[in-house]
Amino acid sequence: MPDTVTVSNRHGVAILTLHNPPVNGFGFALRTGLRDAFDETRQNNGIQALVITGSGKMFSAGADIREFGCTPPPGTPDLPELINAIEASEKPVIAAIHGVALGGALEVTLGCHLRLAAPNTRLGLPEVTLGIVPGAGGTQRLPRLIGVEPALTMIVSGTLVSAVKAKAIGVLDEIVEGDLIDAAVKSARRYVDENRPIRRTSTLNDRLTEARNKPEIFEKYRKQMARRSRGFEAPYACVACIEAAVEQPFTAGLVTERETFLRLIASDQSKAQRYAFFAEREVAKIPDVPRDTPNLPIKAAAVIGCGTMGGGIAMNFANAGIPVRLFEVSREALEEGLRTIRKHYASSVSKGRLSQGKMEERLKLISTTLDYDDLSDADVLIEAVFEEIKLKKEVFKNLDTYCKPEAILASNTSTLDINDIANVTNRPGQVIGTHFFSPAHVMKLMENVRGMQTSEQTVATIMKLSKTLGKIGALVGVCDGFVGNRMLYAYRRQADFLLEEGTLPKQIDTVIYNFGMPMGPYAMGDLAGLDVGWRIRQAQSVNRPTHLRYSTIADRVCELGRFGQKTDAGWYRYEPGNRTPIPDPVIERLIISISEEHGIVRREINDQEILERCMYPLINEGAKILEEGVALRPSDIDVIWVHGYGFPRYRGGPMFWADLVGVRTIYEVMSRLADEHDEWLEPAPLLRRLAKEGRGFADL
Ligand code: HSC
Ligand code: NAD
Repeated sequence: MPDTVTVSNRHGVAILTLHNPPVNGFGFALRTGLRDAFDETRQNNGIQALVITGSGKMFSAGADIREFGCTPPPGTPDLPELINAIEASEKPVIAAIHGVALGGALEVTLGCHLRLAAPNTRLGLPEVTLGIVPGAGGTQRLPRLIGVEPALTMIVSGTLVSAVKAKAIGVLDEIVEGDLIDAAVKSARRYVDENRPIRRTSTLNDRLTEARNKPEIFEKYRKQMARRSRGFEAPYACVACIEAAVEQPFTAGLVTERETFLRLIASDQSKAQRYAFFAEREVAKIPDVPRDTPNLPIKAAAVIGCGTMGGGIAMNFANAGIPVRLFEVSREALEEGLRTIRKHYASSVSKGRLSQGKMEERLKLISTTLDYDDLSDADVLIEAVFEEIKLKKEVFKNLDTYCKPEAILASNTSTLDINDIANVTNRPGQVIGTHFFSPAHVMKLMENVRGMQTSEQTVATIMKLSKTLGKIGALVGVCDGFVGNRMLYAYRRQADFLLEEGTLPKQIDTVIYNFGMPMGPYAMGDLAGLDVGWRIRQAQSVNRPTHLRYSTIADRVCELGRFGQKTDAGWYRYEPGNRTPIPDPVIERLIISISEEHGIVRREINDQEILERCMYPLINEGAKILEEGVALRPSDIDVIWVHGYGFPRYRGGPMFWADLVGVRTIYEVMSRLADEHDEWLEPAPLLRRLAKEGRGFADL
């Protein structure tokens, strides 16, 4: 067993230091190490008190998530029993926390009798984000320590709180500015020398009594969280466990918590959310671009074109403290862009998410220009002009001329070939796609598109930049629509055919919404605007293969001048000033007449068929993308869908969900669809192979 806990003695106080890099995860080895060190020091008469602390960057990130779902399950001691033993100790136990104490680690500190932390510390119970409840007493001890309402907020949201906030709400007893261990030892000595009574969290009852007199707390909270938690099981289970803390004695509450934890850990939702956690870390690893690949430091940036996307992209730089210059074709366009940026910031201020001071600081980092000469100090330039290849090439030629030689030139194109763009420059190795998602200051995803000549340093720099901007960067290859939009097209195409065959937009949108997506395809289309896609389809119409099925429904809606919410009418109609989609008989008549024109006899289509027809072709496209090497891993595709399109995290992503459904089932449905419809739906060879071998995407 490696030495996971070291013990030293200072003035009769034992310092137990956790060592389990990289995050001091409480796996079997660390739990055993802590139990042994704890037993040894408790029995040592020369020791009067204990301090538990972490080595390296943090106290600990909690339980080792990799152990969850292992067979056989990891052995004892488990964390709850270890924490119960710590809390029961007759010798005072002090937690000295730095970096982070998360999940099981925070629960360890709740079992300690005093909690001290360094100023930069963050604390939290993020279990809910993994589809589980805190399982080592957190749902029972935290409400006893800080009260039911603050505990609900911390546990159900899973967000981390700063040391200052933690001290204010009573999680921490003290923030230590100087040497943390010194302070913890002094506190321990005071505890002993002054013969203070030991304060055990499980015995605190005042806060629970307060809550017993306000039984409406829980119902109110459930209503408040309904929108945010739609479809998720764990947030509601967290509330139920905290309710148990109020209603049951401590030990019975622990049993309820344990049963809930064990039920959820075995659920598909938790498996999906744990998978998503690791997928988000995996996506940053590029096999041929090692972690130590030199990066270009990004000290200044520029954004070319300050429309819908450019403004949001610029905000990301300012939010990260990087000065950014906006380049436009006219003073008016710059002013319009800046007005929108100010409006977004002001909205955050009014919601209390940003202070006025921070807003001003960020605005100061954004400067403007109409002159290419002013772009020479930027380390990275992101082009977000109209989606026209001729224009983009012209812009890149200019950037190549005016920007410093080492600068990286990136394009936010959503459909154009990065290689074509790179080839007009003398630095194709420094050209890359950075495909932000709309609204760019909100959506977490960046599809970073690697061209044929993009260098390793450019890839490494942009992947790091994604992290600096608080985004998740997924590296993809060049193809039409890249990963996300290419798969989206497969799903949208089927949805329109379903309309021709017998459904209406509302039914499809409801099925997709109930599956867990934020919106169905038609409500989404109306929100995004229908005219852009229409123009692209018109431009592509000359090359459209005539032997493949094509639905004209979307074009016909646009021909009526219905471009979505912006014209108060699209697939739905809208009352002025209201974004609620209202089914419109005009559209219903249009759809029925198109079915008649094609000689299609409309039929009842059930919800299951809608789900399969929309989602399976999307997964099939994902399989083609994997085979072509456009995405590195199935889990990268899932990250793209969770963070770019709001695919429900509790389903892991389309490729993870495909494994749950069964690749064979999807293969069989796709084979049938290809027979019934057209070759476009032919199962991808990879899907066929996996189905025949009885394997899933996770086995790749
Ligand atoms: C929990 O604690 C449940 C409890 O209630 C106990 C229940 C017991 C019940 C028993 C009943 C029978 N485990 O993120 P990074 C890896 S649930 C394993 O890149 P950063 C990570 O995969 C846990 N591995 O670093 C990566 O590995 P790679 C609740 C973990 O500096 C490496 O560490 N805790 C891990 O950007 C570096 O991670 C959480 O949910 C873990 N717990 O961020 C915290 N944590 O190099 C999850 C990390 O191979 N962790 N790894 O790719 C985090 O939020 C972040 O990792 C940190 C560090 C903020 C800690
Ligand atoms: P937009 O029409 O809102 O903005 C384009 C801006 O570029 C305008 O302000 C225009 O004045 C400016 N511009 C035009 N020519 C210029 C030039 N030569 N130099 C400097 N500025 C110039 O367009 P948008 O929706 O922001 O899209 C921009 C890019 O982002 C496109 O490539 C688009 O495909 C891509 N994209 C858009 C979305 C989206 O949802 N809108 C999502 C992802 C990617």
